[in-house]
Amino acid sequence: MRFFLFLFLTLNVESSIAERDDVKEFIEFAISNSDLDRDEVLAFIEDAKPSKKAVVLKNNQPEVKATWDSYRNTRVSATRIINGLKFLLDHKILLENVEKDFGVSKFYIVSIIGIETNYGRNYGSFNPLDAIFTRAFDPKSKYWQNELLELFKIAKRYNLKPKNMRSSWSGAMGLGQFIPSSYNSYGVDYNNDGVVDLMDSREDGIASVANYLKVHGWINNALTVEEVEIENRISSLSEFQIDELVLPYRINNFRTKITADEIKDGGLEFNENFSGKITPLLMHQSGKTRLFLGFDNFRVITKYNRSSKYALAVHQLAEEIEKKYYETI
Ligand SMILES: [Ca+2]
Repeated sequence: MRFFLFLFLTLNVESSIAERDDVKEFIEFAISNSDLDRDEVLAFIEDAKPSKKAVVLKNNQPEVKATWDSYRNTRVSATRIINGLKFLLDHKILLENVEKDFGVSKFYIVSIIGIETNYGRNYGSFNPLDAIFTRAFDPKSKYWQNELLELFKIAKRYNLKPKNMRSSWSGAMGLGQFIPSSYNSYGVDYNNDGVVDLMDSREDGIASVANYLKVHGWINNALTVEEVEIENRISSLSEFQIDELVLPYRINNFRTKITADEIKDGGLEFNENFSGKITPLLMHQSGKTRLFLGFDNFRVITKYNRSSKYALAVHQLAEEIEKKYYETI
């Protein structure tokens, strides 16, 4: 009798997360917006455990706080360039097939995978169930509640256990760190085994990164970023002074899309002419302020991660890996 009572209490404690009012509301949303039934949703939910660590990490995101130099140094490091070359050579045929099939440069695919997961070495120390549950309810977020439902759909479709999968604190999964809605929308079953497996299949992981860029408008061999020479008055600015600059357009913001003439007329002069819409990026890098021009492909990379620094780092790492590659072959 005592044993049964104990068992009853244990079960009761474990199922309490599904009794929360905010979680109950989500359960109804999940049932009416998917083909999952109540028992399936409950089975996932009852495994979830909110993570305090994920909340702390969310409030310290490097894209917001770091200077460009320190942001860049951790991402475009000598080690990451060498490891990028190694990853490229290890998967050369696969990457070349993907490049051909999706029309996306292998150097940028490798660069993104390098920055996201150190070429598959680091898938994060969380599981997507706890990470996304935390983002969905602490504080309440409709966006992340939808991601939680997308996660359940992946788990059901491919018979996976989200608690056993790996993710970043933000719930991004696999080689290219896809959140669940991206996994469902852009994930590719490139090895044709019936499963989009971004965790253990290099084929699926690499092709899915390429597909993401393709769907968002990548044009192979078009310009991504070009650096142009600027006058000393500008190139001697410190990182702090860049922030204080008053210009008729917003710099270092991927939402700025203007012509080369508009950039020049506004005060950042350079000699070259470029057609198309440009995002002006004025960055203090290695002791000097430089002007980088971001073209359409640059803004495609910001669809992957909504940060100008992220996209510029992806470009610079891709360039360095490409340079090493042609020195090697
Ligand atoms: Ca597959």
